[in-house]
Amino acid sequence: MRTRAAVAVEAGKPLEIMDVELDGPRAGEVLVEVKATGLCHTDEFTRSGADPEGIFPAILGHEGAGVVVEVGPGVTSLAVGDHVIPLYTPECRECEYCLNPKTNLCQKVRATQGQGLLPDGTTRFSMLDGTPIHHYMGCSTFANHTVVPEIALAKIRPDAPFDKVCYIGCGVTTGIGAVINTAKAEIGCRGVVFGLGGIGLNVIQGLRLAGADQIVGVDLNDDKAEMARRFGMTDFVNPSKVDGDLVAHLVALTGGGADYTFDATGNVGVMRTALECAHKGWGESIIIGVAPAGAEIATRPFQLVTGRVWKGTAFGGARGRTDVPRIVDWYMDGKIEIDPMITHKLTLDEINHGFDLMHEGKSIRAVVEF
Ligand code: NAD
Ligand code: AHE
Ligand code: ZN
Ligand code: ZN
Repeated sequence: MRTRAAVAVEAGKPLEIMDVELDGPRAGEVLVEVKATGLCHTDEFTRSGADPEGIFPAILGHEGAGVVVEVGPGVTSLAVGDHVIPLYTPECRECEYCLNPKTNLCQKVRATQGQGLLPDGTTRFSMLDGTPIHHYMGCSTFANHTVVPEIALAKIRPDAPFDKVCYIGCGVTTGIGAVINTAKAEIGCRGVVFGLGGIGLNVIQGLRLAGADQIVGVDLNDDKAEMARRFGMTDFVNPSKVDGDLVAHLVALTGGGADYTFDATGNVGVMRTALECAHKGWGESIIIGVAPAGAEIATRPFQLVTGRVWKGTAFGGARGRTDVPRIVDWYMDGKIEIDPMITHKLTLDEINHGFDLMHEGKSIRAVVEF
């Protein structure tokens, strides 16, 4: 079939909106009509050329929601008409990782996914001249239709609005999951969140849900503070306005250091600050941000010797087919908020403007509706 997509033709170039060819689903695959997709900073990271796994041409996008249009042979858990959210972290429920309760990192299709291919080692997308186009994070939601492995689709309730719950495909789940699944934050804890964008705001909302006593937000952009307060931030720090050492400032503000700190910037200098302002003896720092190719983290080992813990999280530690439908329920039941964070709605033709808004610090989430 033919469908319309935003194609990342070359690293660092704007996406090109074009008609593309899409082959139908093969065994274990599902054709999805994408109804809406968010723009996450990770899409921009790959578009820019900073992603060591970046492959071009590719159809980016990994924060979508849509409807099943066709199922391939052997697909049993989904049917035409089901509403779904694609999962860049699938859940096969049978690999060594899925069977280990300590991780959500299903590895069933990770090797081919990282090569921009479906599990059989081929791509379904091509340009009209036959040039193959790679998949991205197993999702490719910057296309009106996409083909996704069955194990990488969460079935969600049909009354949930696509233009809101698409955000659960990455940002909401990552931020809230980092608090609930990775940090396992307790009532009364103190947290510091670095980066008050689409992920950091959901960490803040997760800390509020967990019953944190203090939620400190840190961002270089003062304009991010208002929305963060709305989601539960109790204190705001702009590092460019702090006299002296930022770590010392944050340790003093949190009465000796935070129980949990989170990096949602992708900046390795910030990651160090986040670790070092965690409480001596027990503070845990969780890396969410994705750092560019070649970047490395550093700290004095003494920071760990004296009881701080450095952790990371992908997709908030969530097992998508199990957890995503529950998070959709939380949204529909009013337990979590999404709507105010979706600051911009765009058409596919306007998608590059969404990346401009991200760079200008003007959006939290821009959502493309098909
Ligand atoms: P975003 O652009 O919406 O937000 C980033 C925020 O960080 C902005 O508000 C910006 O002003 C702030 N910031 C930048 N540099 C800073 C600094 N030095 N100090 C303080 N604040 C600073 O991005 P996002 O969509 O929220 O994504 C955040 C990061 O999380 C990205 O690196 C993204 O790739 C990553 N991410 C990781 C996962 C995961 O599963 N681990 C999932 C989604 C996103
Ligand atoms: N390809 C990059 C790493 C990118 C990365 O860390 N991705 C996160 C999700 S970010 C969503 O916005 C993730 O899930 N990682 C686990 C995985 O298996 O990819 C690189 O540096 O090579
Ligand atoms: Zn993302
Ligand atoms: Zn698995």
